[in-house]
Parts: sequence; C-alpha cells; structure tokens
Amino acid sequence: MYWQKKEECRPRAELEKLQLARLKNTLTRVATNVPFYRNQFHKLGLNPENIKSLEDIRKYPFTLKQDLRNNYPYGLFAVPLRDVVRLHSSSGTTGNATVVGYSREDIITWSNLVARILCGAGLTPNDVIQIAFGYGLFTGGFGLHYGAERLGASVIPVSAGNTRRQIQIMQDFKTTALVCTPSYALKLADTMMDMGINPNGLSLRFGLFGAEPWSEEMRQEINERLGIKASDNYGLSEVMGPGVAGECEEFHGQHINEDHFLVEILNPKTLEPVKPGDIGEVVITTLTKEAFPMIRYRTRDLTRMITEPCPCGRTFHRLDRFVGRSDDMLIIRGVNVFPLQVESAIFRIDGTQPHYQIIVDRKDNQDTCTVKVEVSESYFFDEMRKQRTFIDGIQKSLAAELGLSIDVKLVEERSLERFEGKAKRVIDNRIL
Ligand code: DLL
Repeated sequence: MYWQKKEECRPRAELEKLQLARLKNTLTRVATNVPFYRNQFHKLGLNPENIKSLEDIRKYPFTLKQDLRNNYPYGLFAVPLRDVVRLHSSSGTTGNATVVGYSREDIITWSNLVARILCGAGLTPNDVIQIAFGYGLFTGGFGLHYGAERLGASVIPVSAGNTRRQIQIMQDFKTTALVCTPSYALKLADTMMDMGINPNGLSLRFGLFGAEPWSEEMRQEINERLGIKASDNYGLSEVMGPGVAGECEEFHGQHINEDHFLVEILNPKTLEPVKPGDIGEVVITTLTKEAFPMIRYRTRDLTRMITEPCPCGRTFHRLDRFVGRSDDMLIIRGVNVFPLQVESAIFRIDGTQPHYQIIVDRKDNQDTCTVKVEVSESYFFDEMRKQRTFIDGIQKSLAAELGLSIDVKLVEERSLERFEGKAKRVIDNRIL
C-alpha cells in the first residue's frame, strides 16, 4: 500500500500552515532566481517576506501560457540547467511549444504524488498496470510510469497506439489496471469486440483515465463495457503533469494534492474568487516544485471545488468533474456550449454509440451546428417515421441540456475517427 495517511489526512489547519510556509518559500525562491517573476513582483511592490496568509496570494500576478512561450525555452527555470534532470514539452494545438523542467527532487515528488493517486483509486503493489499513454515529451506516459513503479506495482510501459497489441498484452500479461485517456479506453473496448474478446474474461479491474474532459455518462459506459471501475485523474504539464488531483474510491471528485499545490477557483472574467461551490477557472500555484515553480497559473480549466469532508478520510478538497476548458467553449447563436454537455445528452439516449463529432459552421450570418452521432446498425430503421422519432429523441435531449436546438446526423458505427490520445470532438469551420 502507498497510503500517505499522515499527509493526506492532515487536519485542515495544519495543512494550511504548511501551505503558507511553502508558499512563502516558493515566492521567495522565484523572486530570487527567476527574473520574470522578480520584475513583476518589483513593479507591483510585492515582497514575499510580507506574505501573512494564504489569501495574500491574490495580490500576486497570474502566469499565462503566453508567459511560458515568451520565456521559451528555459526563461522560467528557477535552478541552473545542471540541476535539471528531465525536460518535457507541450506542443499545444495553437502557438509555440512550451518547455518544463524537473530537478531530481521534483521527480521524486512527482512519483510520490502519482503513486498517491494510484493508491487512492484502489491500486496496490499486486496490480499489473498497463500504461497506454504516449511516452515522450507528453507528461502522461513517464508521469504515470514513475508513479506506478513507486507504488510497487508491475508496470507495462506499452505506450500509446497499436491497439490490437495492447489487447494481446492485456490478455497475456494479465493486466489489472489500464491507464490512458477515456476516449482510448473506448477504442480498446471496440477493438476487443472486433477481436471477439470478452472483457470479462480478462484480469482487468481498474481504469485510471485522464488528460481530457469526459462525462459521468462516459464513465458508466466504460465501466459497463470493460467491466472495470474507472477513476478520473487530472494534471497539466505546466504545473507538473499527472499527479495534481485524482479520485478516491468514492468516485466523487478528485482530491487535490494540496500539500503541493495551492488551488484557487476564480471567475474567469473578474478574476475574483467565485462563491464557494460555484464553477470557475482553476488557478494553480505550485508549493514544492524546484526547477519550474508556477505562480497562479491560469489553467483555463473550469470546475467547482468540493469542500465537504470525504468519507475516505482524506482532508484534501476535491475538484468536481471538469466542465471543459474556457477556450473549448463554443458560442452558438449566442449560447455557450461545452462539448461535454453534448456528450452527456447523447449518452442518455438508448441506441447511440459513445462516439460523436460536433461541426459548427456559419451560413448566411447564422451559426449552424450539427452533431454526428454513431448508432448501431439496428437503429437505422427502414421506416422513415421510426427514424425521425429516434432523431427527435436525441434532439430533444440536446435541447434540454443546451437550451439550443441543433441538428443531428446519424452515422454508421465506426465511421468517426478514433483517438489514441486526447480526443478532438469539435470542428469549428467558423474559425478556419
Ligand atoms: O494531460 C497531464 C495528464 C496526463 C493528466 C495523464 C492526467 C493523465 P497536458 O497535455 O499539459 O497534460 O494537458 C493538460 O488536459 O489543462 C486539462 O484541460 C486537460 N485535462 C487533464 N486531465 C483532465 C481531466 C496532461 N481529468 C490539460 N479532466 C488540462 C478534464 C483534463 N480535463
């Protein structure tokens, strides 16, 4: 077992004291070692010595993705390169790459925090963990790998792709836990069906999925199809990679590793804290990172904080399931739409497959939106009337969820693209 009970169940008052000491230390270190932060703090007349409470963080400036780009590659490092033992990079879908670095101590912390999350999800050293995240500059593969080794499990570093081989290995090596994106878990389930393999005949029991938003309905679907217990975990390269937060076996929100990260939930417009329990943007300050500390990083990820005590005993607050990213939000005819809302609405209808694509366009100055939904063959009815009723059902579910009427197009099973990493569900022709 890798249950860091003392750290994970600290009384809140003690935890906050520790956070404050670590915050002060981090701010002092960046003010000393990173000219970018030093200049900003200087301009605002901020001296980390004056930090008296956790709320004082609000006086400090935010860090944006653009700041990482402007300081490419090593401008935000707080230690000399000789003390950096690992580099990762996020290519991002827009703009230049960004680079993040880890000291020897950072790698140890990272492994510990990921091990915590694996343990929290129910894994033990007896598990055989198949890591189907890409190994490379992406933090998913190596991050989960080191954590799984730290847990003491048997790790299969199969990396992403080659789906049939993944399944062969799962069978032969008696994999008990699968680690990948939720969308890839579904692709694996499809391919198992093609290969005539019944997931219930495998040793698989757990799935640890993350790196992209997914709905509760998607979790049910994966659990049923693979016969596993799927849990959610969250992280991002800029603040570490996986290991920031993860679900315990209550499967209700992800405990934040708060002894290492200070999390604020802010209104993305006013940048003031939201009311407790409201949805806002997650803003993270690292508390222990040596090589690449981050001060108030604006993640663009939207969710709410759950502060009620968790039956598991951990005192760390939880992040509720993510709504999406503010930059993934679509505005269709003036209505805000998150791709995940579409996912939830579709999954509620019997007969749809968990694969969809959202296509947005503009015709005659009017936004149009069509959702392509895969359905199994038996749902292509010969009778027009039946077909219409089925489509109407999906449209109604979407309208109820979104407050917007959008077109639905049924497509054949397996006709939409499948993903080995993060899924891409939206094609917005308005911005092409
Ligand atoms: O995706 C780190 C990671 C790897 C997390 C493996 C979990 C498992 P990036 O490539 O930098 O890092 O992408 C980070 O992915 O800001 C979120 O928008 C999204 N994301 C990550 N985990 C979740 C999640 C990794 N559980 C970006 N739910 C983040 C929703 C997630 N979105």
